[in-house]
Amino acid sequence: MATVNLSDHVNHQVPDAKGMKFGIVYAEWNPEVTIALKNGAVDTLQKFGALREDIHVEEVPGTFELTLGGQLMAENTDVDAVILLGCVIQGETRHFDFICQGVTYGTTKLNLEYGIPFVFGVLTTDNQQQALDRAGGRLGNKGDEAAYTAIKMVALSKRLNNSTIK
Ligand code: DLZ
Repeated sequence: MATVNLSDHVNHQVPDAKGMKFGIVYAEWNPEVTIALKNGAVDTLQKFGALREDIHVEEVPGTFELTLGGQLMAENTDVDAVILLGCVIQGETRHFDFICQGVTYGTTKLNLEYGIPFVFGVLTTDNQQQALDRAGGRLGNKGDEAAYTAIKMVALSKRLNNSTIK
């Protein structure tokens, strides 16, 4: 069990991720942001013990496609959790709202319908600078936080699956 500080307020206990298998699906839109999120997630999973060969990475065109990408990952691989990474930046139209709504609803549905966690690692920002600040910039990397969440949720799932109180 290692300790990590992901915000100013909380020291999180992180279980050993060795032996856990992860899927990462990231969106190609806003690549300067999403590739940084993806790299942060891969690094953090490995930092806490996951083997590189146990991390399966795939890309999809945009954030709207993350949920189907996540579903395909869950159905066709033996990953213990899927991390979904994207970045939606507010524009002049309402596209932003529809994409955010779709991916939020879709991710919640995946979490409830499949037996594994799907981590919501989507930045929804007013401009590119806000996104860069959260993708390895001055406010950290949300890809790291998504990886941490995935490890915690897999550990919880394994713990409860092994529970003797049934
Ligand atoms: C169309 C679109 C727009 C306008 N903006 C973004 C964005 O900021 N971030 C993102 O990840 N994707 C965007 N997309 C693409 C949609 O997610 C999706 O790929 C298309 O609508 C095709 O389904």
